[in-house]
Amino acid sequence: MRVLVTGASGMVGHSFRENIKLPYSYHFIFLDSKDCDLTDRQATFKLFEETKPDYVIHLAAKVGGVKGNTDYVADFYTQNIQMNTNVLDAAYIFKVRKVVSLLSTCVYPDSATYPLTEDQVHKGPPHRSNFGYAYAKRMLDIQSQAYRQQYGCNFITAIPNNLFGENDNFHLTDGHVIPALIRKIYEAKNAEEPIVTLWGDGSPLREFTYSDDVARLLLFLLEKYNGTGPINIGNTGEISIKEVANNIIENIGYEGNIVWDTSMPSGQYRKPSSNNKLMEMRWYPYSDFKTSLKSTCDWFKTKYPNVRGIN
Ligand code: NAP
Ligand code: GFB
Repeated sequence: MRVLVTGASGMVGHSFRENIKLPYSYHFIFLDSKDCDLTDRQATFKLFEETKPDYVIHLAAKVGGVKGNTDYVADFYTQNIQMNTNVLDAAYIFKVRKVVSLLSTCVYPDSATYPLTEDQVHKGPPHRSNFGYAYAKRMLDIQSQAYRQQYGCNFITAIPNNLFGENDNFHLTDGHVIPALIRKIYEAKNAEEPIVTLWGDGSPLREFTYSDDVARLLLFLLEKYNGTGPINIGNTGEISIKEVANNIIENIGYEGNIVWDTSMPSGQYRKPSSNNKLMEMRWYPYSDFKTSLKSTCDWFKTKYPNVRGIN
């Protein structure tokens, strides 16, 4: 079976490649934007014609943190809509047997009942800070459901929450909180800076899932989930940004203090999700957050400055 993996050079893509050393009976085709720009419809169709995949794991996306999502809101909307539309259209035309695509918990309405359950995805507007990305991801779910209904395509979508891990994007302003904090705190330590400036006030709550867990989940979903609607796949249990920062400070061994810059965006206050639907399918335990965070910090220290977002 030929499995095309888009976005294979990204964080989750790296984890996926590193987690499939077991003797799976699949032939994987790993793709990044240099192999094919998925916003280009002709190039995408040519790719599918040439590679003839049986399955597609669609990870490619324009991805970023709270500030990047706001600063480039139009790009996040258009590029993601284009990539997703092209990939699903090509998968339909070239008779792909199954497509697994990722959404994100930010697709949920800003005003929702917690914990977030799959039935609530389309029940109200998403948070303003990332509405371009969120609506584009919602349309990925809509397109998957429409193709299933009209053409019988087995296109599924899964909803991770905030992800982190090795090979993340360590850009200071465009990326997510964990890679940004690891870099800021590491650089402050090396420069013997007495303070490190982080965004917001430290009180927002997030749920984090280790990228390696998502990698294992992708194969699990490929083999076991064929449902019409999306499925939440994130690890549950909220942690404040302040607590995350303190964990990273401990891992890096920084002795200075945090200054909270409340002029910088905080995004949603919280977005806890329910993974009951996944647990009913007997998914096995997630990695421990503190252990995975430590391994991500250790990885960063050995790779610095040759990591994505710096060079
Ligand atoms: P990432 O590290 O930013 O990687 C993005 C991938 O998409 C890269 O391989 C990139 O290729 C590729 N890509 C971007 N634009 C492309 C284009 N025009 N044509 C072809 N490929 C393109 O992302 P990630 O964090 O691994 O995220 C993987 C998936 O999980 C995404 O669908 C994302 O929306 C979802 N997700 C992520 C998070 C998170 O916190 N990171 C949370 C929830 C959901 P190049 O390397 O060549 O640019
Ligand atoms: O990771 P992050 O950008 O994602 O921010 P979101 C999470 C929280 O960390 C926010 C705070 O409350 C930020 O204010 N934070 C503190 C920082 N310091 C920093 C910093 O230096 N950098 C960053 N980035 N944050 C994104 C969405 O939202 O989550 C995306 O915008 C996507 O669409 C992603 O879904 C998973 O959880 O706020």
